[in-house]
Amino acid sequence: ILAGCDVDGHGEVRPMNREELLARVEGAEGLLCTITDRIDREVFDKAPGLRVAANYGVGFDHIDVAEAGRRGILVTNTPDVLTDATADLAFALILAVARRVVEGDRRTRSGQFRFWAPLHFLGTEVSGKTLGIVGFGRIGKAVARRARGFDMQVLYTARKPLEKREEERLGVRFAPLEELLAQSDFVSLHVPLTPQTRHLIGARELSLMKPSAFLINTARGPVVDEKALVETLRGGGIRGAGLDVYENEPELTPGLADLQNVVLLPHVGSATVETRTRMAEMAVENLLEGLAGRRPPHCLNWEEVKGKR
Ligand code: 8YV
Repeated sequence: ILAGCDVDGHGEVRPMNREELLARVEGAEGLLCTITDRIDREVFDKAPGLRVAANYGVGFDHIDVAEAGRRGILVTNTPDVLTDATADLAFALILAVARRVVEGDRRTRSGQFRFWAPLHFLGTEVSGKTLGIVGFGRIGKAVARRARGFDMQVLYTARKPLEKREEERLGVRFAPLEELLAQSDFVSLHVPLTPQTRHLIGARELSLMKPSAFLINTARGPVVDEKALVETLRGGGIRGAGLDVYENEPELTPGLADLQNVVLLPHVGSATVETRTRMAEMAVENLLEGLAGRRPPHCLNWEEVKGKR
């Protein structure tokens, strides 16, 4: 599918390290990158001929889009195609932490399921509970749709509340962050990582949550102060957490992996065969359209860059 391009890569199923990336971008006109590649001034300096940086993913906090724009480099991403897969995973984590799915699996495998008993391995009911969705974009809304199927009440925060009629249609209610944290049984994060959302959930915010509540993060690790989260979980400040992303990925904050009441996944929100295939097709289409001088279908800075090309 990269017809017409000379493709260079290191040909291995692992991310390029920084040195490899900097060495290989020299002379490149297009880049196909992922979250593991920091695309910044240093990369742009090494690749003066670069015209398109096509991201395989929707989040683009690892790319200096402003600097790319100044240099006339198009930046593209892959929205929509991964919305359902990521919302599904957020729900998988909600169910997993509430019903202790992973812990139960561990116990059963290790031969600790010896008899059935009425109070054995009790979890928390999901149906009828309140879900707080922090960030109400495409993925936040998709999580809300799933929550309705579980008869949950849904609160959401967003920079701008929806119109009343739209709220009614989706069966959701706007709540400022502090109120949402205090009222929700599950809090699920769906904001992009920006300077404003870094450590949006810290010790103070965690202390506002109910001791019976769970935190779910399928967005970006640094949205949560992970050290504060470990301390809160240790002290029983909240009941548990389901995490797909980490503050210093792939490193885990010491103590996190020792907790029984957390479910930890290796950043797999969009990792289904169907979704990753669609992401690849979209990223490549964006790249080829940009290289051909046309507007890529999902471009983050077309208006700014088009005049400079
Ligand atoms: C990707 C993601 O796995 O799209 C995103 O923002 O976090 C994931 O879907 C990752 O970005 C790969 O680049």
